[in-house]
Amino acid sequence: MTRASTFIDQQRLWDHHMAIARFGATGNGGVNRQALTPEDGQARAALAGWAGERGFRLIADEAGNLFVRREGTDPDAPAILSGSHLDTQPAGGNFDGIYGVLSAFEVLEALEDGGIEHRHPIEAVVWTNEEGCRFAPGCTGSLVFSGKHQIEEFLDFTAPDGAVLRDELERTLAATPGAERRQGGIPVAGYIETHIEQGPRLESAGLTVGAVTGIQGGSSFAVTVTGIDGHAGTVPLQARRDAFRSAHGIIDALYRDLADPSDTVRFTVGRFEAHPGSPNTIPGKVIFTIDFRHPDQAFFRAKVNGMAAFCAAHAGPCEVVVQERHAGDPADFDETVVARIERIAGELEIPAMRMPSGADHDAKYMVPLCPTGMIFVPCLSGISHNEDERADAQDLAAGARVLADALLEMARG
Ligand code: HGY
Ligand code: MN
Ligand code: MN
Repeated sequence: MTRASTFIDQQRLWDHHMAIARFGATGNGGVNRQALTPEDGQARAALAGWAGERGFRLIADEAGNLFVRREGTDPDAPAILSGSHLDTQPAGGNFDGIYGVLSAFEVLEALEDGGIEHRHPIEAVVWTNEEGCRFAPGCTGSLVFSGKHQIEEFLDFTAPDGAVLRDELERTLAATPGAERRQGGIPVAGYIETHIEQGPRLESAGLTVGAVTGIQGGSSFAVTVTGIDGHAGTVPLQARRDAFRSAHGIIDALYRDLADPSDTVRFTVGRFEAHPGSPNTIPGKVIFTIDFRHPDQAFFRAKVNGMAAFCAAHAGPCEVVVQERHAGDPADFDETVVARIERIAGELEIPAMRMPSGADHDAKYMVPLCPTGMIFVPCLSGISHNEDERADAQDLAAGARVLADALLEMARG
């Protein structure tokens, strides 16, 4: 039986990465292509152009998810999906998400080059707004596709720059005018997402592929602390309702409560705004974000459910409102998919190991729909969400070869 991996083209895959890297390039080796910006639209349009050259069908749904479809011999068979995201962090790298989209597209090209048929259609997917840094929460596209949310719940969300999701989505959809429209999810028979590891384990183990076993629990909150603006020179400290001092007290208490000798807990305050932001005015309002993650379901849920009460208990004289933006429980991938990835890596003599994912991915929301898994490849020193994010062309191609054979096996049913 012909293997799809035979037709994976390392140079073509790398060249596609470098072409997409141009959209939002910062000039420091990284990229700022946040969700639903004009640059996001340009990257999608480039992919749509390559799909058109191949004669693949291009489909977009109401959340702006983009699907490049290669038909199977049975058009009624449920599709096999593979993909990730093209949107990036504000100072991000050129592989986080992009690799998952381009390796899935590379598989379609390889199947075409090899003239290989399969029963199930295969679709390469661009999920909308995975990162969630411009419009929170992230994973908007996969959450809508999976039916967990309706896009209407997100349309009126605004970005820090004041842009409204509804308008930005409309403009982004207009960037790929040739796409057929499809409403809602479709029956899916399997999903595999390739991604850079975004950690150092594969590199330090000298391995090329991770057969990912699951994703830890991830949650994000917006916390608003309200006190009273005042004159820095006249208001006694005892009389102040200083929103910064209260926010500092909350965050310090959280670091102490989440102290973990095993260093398993992940707790980050990534955004912090003090208003009015004048050096000689006591801040009457502070807004900050909490990103909390953990692999243990009970511990994760207990901390998420207790977050609002905990912040209120440490807010001193100020008011506090905690908005839970998103909480995705830990998810295990399908053992049949993990084992298939491991087996194929062995057949291709690509060194691999099983491992969990610390980062969140769209794959988490595909787990309830179909047998789901992920393939990791190394990135330089595990660096990601950083303009110094790098990956090796050979590793990218190796992951794509494992993906190609795994998707073809699933598509042959
Ligand atoms: O935050 C995450 O885990 C993902 O990279 N958006
Ligand atoms: Mn990602
Ligand atoms: Mn990311």
